[in-house]
Amino acid sequence: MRIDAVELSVVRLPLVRPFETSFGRMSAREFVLVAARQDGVTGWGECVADVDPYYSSETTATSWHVLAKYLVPSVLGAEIEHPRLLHGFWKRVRGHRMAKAALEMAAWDLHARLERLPLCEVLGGTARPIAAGVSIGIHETPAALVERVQSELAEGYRRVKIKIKPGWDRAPVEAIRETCGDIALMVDANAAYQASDADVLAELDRFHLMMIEQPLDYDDLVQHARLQPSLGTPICLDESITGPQAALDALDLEACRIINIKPGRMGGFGPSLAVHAIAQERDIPLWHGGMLESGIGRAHNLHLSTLPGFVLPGDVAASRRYFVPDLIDPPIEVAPDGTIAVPAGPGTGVTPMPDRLRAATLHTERFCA
Ligand code: OSB
Ligand code: MG
Repeated sequence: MRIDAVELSVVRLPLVRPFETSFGRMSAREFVLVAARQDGVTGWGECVADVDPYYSSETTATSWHVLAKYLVPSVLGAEIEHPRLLHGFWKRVRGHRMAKAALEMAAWDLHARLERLPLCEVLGGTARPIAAGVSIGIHETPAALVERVQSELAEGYRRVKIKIKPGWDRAPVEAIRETCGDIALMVDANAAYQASDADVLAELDRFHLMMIEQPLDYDDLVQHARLQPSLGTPICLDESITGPQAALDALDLEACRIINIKPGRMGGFGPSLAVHAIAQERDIPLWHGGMLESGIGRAHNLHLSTLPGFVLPGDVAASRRYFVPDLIDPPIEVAPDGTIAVPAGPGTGVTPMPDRLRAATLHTERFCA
């Protein structure tokens, strides 16, 4: 492929309801959207970096900077044999994985559209209904949380994940177990605990959670490896798994038993496929994470979720939990059985509605070969 033009936009979409995690409260997504063009065909990519450097060090502004100054100029007019090679091609640019992923995933979408194939096939998956779970933020009270959980269960979702932090952990989990029984339940701490909190985390064992996601610091594999043997609950790593090397290190150290894949966190589909292969070989269950994406990023996530290693329900839920309207139409919906259909290709099968994109765009810049 040879990308002849790239358009970068900063898009702002208010969230249907604020989302609170241990690192803060989000009420809107403001992100860079990438459109990569060749011969009049467009591939789309959504950058998952947030305005604030809280989940990761990248932000909307840093991703724009790195895309506009380094990544986009490096691909314009260049002969690219396959999008899977892009991540290696950008090795000289250290870090900035979310920025890299946004352009790399636009290139994968473009490649699939030029080949007239659904993205999932190009990635090595097969279209199948994707089991959907929900990620529920920190609430004012356990009662308010329980109400939210019940309404999500009524929609059919197959797994509930709640956000926890010190002081908001045992009580909400206990309230859910008391009212909702034996549902598939897990917690995500977003790195809010310290090694010295091992006792608090071990207390959660009695609730038979599917896993505890990223209890300790975002770059700390060693402490997770020390913590895991003291817990009955499997640790799942999110923030810590920045790519294939981190996955190998985490598994060698036995720092986790489950991995959450987010292509944005790892630099794109190329590194995600490598982590998928590692997990398959070592029999490590995977699930697909979410970053409050619009329908563009959500569709990418669904296509990747068709690979066989994704055996647990992901954080890939219906558009209406996040944005009304979504950038895409029709929106992503969940079926009563708690699954989501992969949009039919070519590519991701979804495109932003021009009027909605225009209304949500704060700034745009075109780059041509
Ligand atoms: O840790 O998985 C996370 C959202 C933003 C940043 C980090 C995370 C999340 C979620 C929401 O949990 C997942 C989603 O519904 O998209
Ligand atoms: Mg997480």
